[in-house]
Amino acid sequence: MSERRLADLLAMWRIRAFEEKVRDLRAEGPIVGSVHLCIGQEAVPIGACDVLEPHDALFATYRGHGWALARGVPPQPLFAELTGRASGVNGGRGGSAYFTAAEHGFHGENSIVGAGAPIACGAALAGRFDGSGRAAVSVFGDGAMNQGAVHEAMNFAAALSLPVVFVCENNRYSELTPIADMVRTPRLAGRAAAYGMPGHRVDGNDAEAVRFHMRDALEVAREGGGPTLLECVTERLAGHYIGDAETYRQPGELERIRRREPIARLREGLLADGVPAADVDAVERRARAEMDSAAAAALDAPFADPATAREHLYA
Ligand SMILES: Cc1ncc(C[n+]2csc(CCOP(=O)(O)OP(=O)(O)O)c2C)c(N)n1
Ligand SMILES: [Mg+2]
Repeated sequence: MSERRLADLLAMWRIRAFEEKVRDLRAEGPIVGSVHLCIGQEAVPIGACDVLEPHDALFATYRGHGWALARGVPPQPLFAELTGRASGVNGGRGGSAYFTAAEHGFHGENSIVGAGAPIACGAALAGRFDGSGRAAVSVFGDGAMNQGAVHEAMNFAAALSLPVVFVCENNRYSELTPIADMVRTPRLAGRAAAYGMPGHRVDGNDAEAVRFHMRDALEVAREGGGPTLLECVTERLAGHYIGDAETYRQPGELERIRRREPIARLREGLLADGVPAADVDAVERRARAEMDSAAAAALDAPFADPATAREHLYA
């Protein structure tokens, strides 16, 4: 049991160390443009991706670095992508908010809020026709729950009993707006009933809880039972984007979030179970060392050649 949880801790530390490195590289110059970190939300991708099959198709948002890592995309070509290198997963064309890595079942980020949900339905439907048995996962935020495309996708998936799991990362903010200003009831999982599908509110700061519900939802999906909505309640420790002044935070809010964020929580749980502190803390050092060397190797590689700028363009 401790082994499973230590593995979760390492996987979450890899995401956090990656994101902290990205934050440094954005401040120092090698990364440019808009960057959205998932610091604090690591337990959701780690729990969810653990039970996916390689051929399942996942669709993320601009806050997608952690999902890509959890699907097995190696950090070096990801750093290379974010720093505009030819060795990036998309040759440096996608950048932080638009990369894709289909060979890892990561079918792209999407910066149009809610736009991934109908595409996930298409992937699930295609799986029915090509007999692959693939399930599709659509990841989006609490704000996206109010987008028309997400409602249409949920209804479509339910009506056709498509194997889709809708994973809503409810981090209680849409950009700078708190959820209480957006909807009358913050319990988003309840909306699933309107489409005739199961909906569960999950502790999104607990990878094991996410894994449990995801495994169930996938089983239902693969047996022809149709889609499920998982509302994973979590919180982001960073701003909406790098540079966000976070003036909307309440006094004491970040301290409260830090007390229950997934990495600190799992660390405390492992220590309480008697796992030696040296073993627990070695995990952080290992993840940071991996990300430092992956980033250094990425920065050593050549930039994408401007002469190739028109390749992979379809108009
Ligand atoms: C269709 C559309 N409308 C508005 C925006 C601007 N926008 C970018 S992120 C965002 C907030 C989305 O919040 P949420 O879905 O909760 O995801 P989070 O950023 O919290 O992960 C908005 C409104 C957009 N990118 N696309
Ligand atoms: Mg949100």
